[in-house]
Amino acid sequence: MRAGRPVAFAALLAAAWPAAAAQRGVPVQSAGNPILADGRFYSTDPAPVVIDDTLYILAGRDEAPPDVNDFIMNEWQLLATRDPAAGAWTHYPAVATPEGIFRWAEPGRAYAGQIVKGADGRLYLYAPVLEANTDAKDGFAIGVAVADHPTGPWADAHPTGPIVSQRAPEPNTIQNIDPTVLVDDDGRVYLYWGTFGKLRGIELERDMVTPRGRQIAVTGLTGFFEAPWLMKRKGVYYMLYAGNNAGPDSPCTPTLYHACIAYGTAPTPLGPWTYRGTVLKPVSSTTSHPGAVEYRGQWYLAYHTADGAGGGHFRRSVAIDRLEWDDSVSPPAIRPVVPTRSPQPVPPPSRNIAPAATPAASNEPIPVRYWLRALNDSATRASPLPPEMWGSATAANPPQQWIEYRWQKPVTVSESRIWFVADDAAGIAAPAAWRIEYWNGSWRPVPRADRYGTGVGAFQQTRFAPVRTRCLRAIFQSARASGTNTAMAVQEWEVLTRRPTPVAPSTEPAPPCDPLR
Ligand code: FUB
Repeated sequence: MRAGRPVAFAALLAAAWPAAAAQRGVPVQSAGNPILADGRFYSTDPAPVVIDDTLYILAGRDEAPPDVNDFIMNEWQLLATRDPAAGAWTHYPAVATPEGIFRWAEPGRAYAGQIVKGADGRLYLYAPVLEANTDAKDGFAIGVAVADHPTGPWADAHPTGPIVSQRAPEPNTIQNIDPTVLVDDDGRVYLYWGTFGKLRGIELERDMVTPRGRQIAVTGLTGFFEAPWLMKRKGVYYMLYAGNNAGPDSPCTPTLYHACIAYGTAPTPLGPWTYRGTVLKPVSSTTSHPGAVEYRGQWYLAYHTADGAGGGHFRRSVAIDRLEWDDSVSPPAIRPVVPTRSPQPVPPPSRNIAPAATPAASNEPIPVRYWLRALNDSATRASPLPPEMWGSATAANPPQQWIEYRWQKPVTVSESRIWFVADDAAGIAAPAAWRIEYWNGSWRPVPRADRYGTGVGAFQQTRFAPVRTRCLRAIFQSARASGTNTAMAVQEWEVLTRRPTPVAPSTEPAPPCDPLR
């Protein structure tokens, strides 16, 4: 809803965009991350490359409406700069489409591609697209295009079809996307690709399209999910990737649907690969996607987030930050990247003081599909994904669950707004009944609560007589369906004071009030 206007405007602008502008490029002065931030053009899956002393970033373009949970991606675009620190970029929208390059490809699904310079000095675009007229179970395939300038025109370098699919170069059953290519110092060429935990690699001939030898299945990269990025520095091969080995103690991500950027190293371009750690913590979009490059002596990590205006998991925007090395160890390590953002306005005072609280729940550690911090992240969506809610689905749900807020200091509150989620398929329903309690030496019901609504998909408001406390709980009674207790999920829980006050998100965990907990 919030983001409806930017999309309509973007569609209008794109429709009116003169073809020549795509080649000429449009200057963009970026105030920081994300680079394109105003929501007119979302940009995703960044693949940086240096050509003629210019830093280019090839990116996909998300065009999903605000509440559509799908990758609507019809074209690739480019960003270019000679001074990333100054934020002076040129935007080349719509440089290529799958069906415009490959006669054998379907329109749409212009996923993560990469441009590399071949040993012959020409540019090669490795592009995952959907193959038309295929009987493969999964039609994603990798095509190769060639051009003399990153803005094109791009021509199919292998017009007989994709170089990788479920049929080529040898049968596989994986989804063949997210290609990454390295042309080594000796001119030999290596291609990796994969998603959903499957990573494949193969050497290519110097023609950039013909396989040389068999493909390998990579192991050793802990938590590999997708988005590999192959690169070399000081004789060591590095593989960055989106990892999602989830859990409360995971160095990568607490929730399954989020991803960190992790990396491994190898002594040769085809492995063996050794996991080395995390480069970037999970970002605001569920997917994360790395691309790293050295430009004028400084290394950079490009990635995407949901931080553009009206952004979301399917409306992502490219960001870039410095990547630093620790050369005191062998092999040299990548230091954790510190993500930056353009200066944000100070949020206005608010009656909702939930963001200042530490959330807790009866079912911690909560199932890795869900995310406790979603409770008080001030974000509500019409079609939320699991990491946008606290949830309690297990094989045997208990009859009662609770969620709790803990503040560092006592607060006076008199209103609650809670957003329940229902999902029949996942056995999630609104509670049959619920109540709010506050801590005052023991847990007590808040006085004179006017109602405890159990509707879903909208805020349920409860007003009560003011209480002063450091901890507040919402206690839910499961509904029963098919003889079992249903699970519960809450997308957002606001707790309100009478008057607006400045609210700073909690940084340090607040201790529990209940000593038994
Ligand atoms: O953009 C579509 C998919 O999302 C990419 O292929 C993945 O790497 C993820 O970023």
